Amino acid sequence: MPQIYVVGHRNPDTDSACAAHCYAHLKNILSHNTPHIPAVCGTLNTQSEFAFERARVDPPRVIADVYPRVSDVARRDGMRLRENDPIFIAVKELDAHTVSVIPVFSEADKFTGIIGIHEITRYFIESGLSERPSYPFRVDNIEHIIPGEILKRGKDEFTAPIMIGAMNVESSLARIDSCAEKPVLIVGKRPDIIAHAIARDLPAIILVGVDRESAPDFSLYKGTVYLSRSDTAESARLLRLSVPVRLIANRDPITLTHDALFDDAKSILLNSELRGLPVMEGDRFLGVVTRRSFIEKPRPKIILVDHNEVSQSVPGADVADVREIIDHHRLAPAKTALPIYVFSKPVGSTCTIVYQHYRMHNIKPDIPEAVLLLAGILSDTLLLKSPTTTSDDRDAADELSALARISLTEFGEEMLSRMTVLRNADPHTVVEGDFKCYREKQISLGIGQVEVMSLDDIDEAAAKLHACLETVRTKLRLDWAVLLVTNVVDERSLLLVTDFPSAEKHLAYKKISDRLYDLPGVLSRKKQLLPELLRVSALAAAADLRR
Ligand SMILES: [Mn+2]
Repeated sequence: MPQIYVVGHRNPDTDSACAAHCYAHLKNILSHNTPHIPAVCGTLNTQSEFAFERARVDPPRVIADVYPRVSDVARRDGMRLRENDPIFIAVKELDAHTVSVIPVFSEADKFTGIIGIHEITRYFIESGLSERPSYPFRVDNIEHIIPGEILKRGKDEFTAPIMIGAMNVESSLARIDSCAEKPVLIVGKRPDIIAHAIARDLPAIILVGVDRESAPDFSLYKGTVYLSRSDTAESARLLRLSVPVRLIANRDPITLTHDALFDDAKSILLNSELRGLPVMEGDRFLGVVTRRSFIEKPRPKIILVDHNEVSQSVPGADVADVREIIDHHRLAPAKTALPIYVFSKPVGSTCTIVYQHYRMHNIKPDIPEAVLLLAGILSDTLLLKSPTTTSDDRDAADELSALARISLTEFGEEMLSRMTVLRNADPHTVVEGDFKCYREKQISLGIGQVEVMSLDDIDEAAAKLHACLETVRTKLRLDWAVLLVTNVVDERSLLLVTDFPSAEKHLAYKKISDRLYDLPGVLSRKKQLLPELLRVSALAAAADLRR
């Protein structure tokens, strides 16, 4: 399906997440043909989460990248077979070269396997080797595949070898009797052999060259009698092709998951002997890919909001088809092959520009979008106080607060309160708001984390935070208490620690001042900080033992 992602920059802030949602919303009102999907590449900060909660709107989808997936090229419209369909249909389709692999479904519409040239070939080779192979037959399929008509209908399904009653009577009777399994008999107007078949209760008799009027009496016979209009050889050939595909379908094929990368899926298929593979979403069948599906690599379509540089964009943006740019940053976009729509204006927030697009198109934002646009503006302009604020932002904020029916100042303050400003914040809330304890060897340690708008005011706050950390350490009887102060947008953290020299001296981080460290690139307590703290705690514990 042609879809366009409207995506903000990496480490999404409130402006980029709200702009992505609201611009996609507008595009979906303006064009009904192409779904525009709002997306962010990264987890939302607490402030953005609050904005979406307040607007009662699902936050944009989190995407890791926009590299093409196998689902982008899977054929969903291809031929499908039911398990009980005759092999004949599969052979015909494969011969017509319209497909190289056909999915097979149960009567309950559950995907059960595939059938391709491999399976057909093996069917004829293997049934050629076996002495007298038995096949599962369905009367419905026989009726469908062999020209003719049913004279009498027996059991719907049966398993039997095929036998032709063409020899002299004695040999034919002997052969019928010598079969391990009762055969389906193809025979002309030969009363002795037919009488024997009835007496032996064979599952089916295919009569060739016999019409309804001249057919013998089958009143005592319980099996199926079929009047074939084909000759003996042709009836035998078609009978074998009437066997249900479930006999030969590959029930355990290699499958591709729908979100497998295009390049990975391509190499899996090209490195296999296979001509096609099914694509699954969980246990749901999505479609089929063949070698032809991979001739041209699709380019996902994206609209960039709140950024324009590829290095700040979602991974894969460099090879994607960028359709539009809506932004308020310096311009350094990648070259495009075709002309695109770019709207860039040095205002305080991308949400201001998105709102101006609603106005350009004479569309009044609904309350949820008004809330989100306002949130983006207030967040990026720090309540319209930042020096980047323009009259465009002020006008937009006024109009949006009226549309959203909320007080600009109250909402703005609530927004900002979601992002801690170290200088103003209560140190106990900062340290204990999100505090977790761990134990390694004999060392107990506690780690708090706080997400802040800026790290610039750490000097003003450090003394209070250190004092508070020490209080918490004593209260919880910990060996060591630390606080990770993180700025998501700058991708940087600072680490404040209580006095614990035997562990601290092993820390791999750069010391800024007493009990304060710089951790560029560290955002995760669990994945990045904790392993390092456990490592140095173990060293401290070992040193303690030696003493
Ligand atoms: Mn912005």
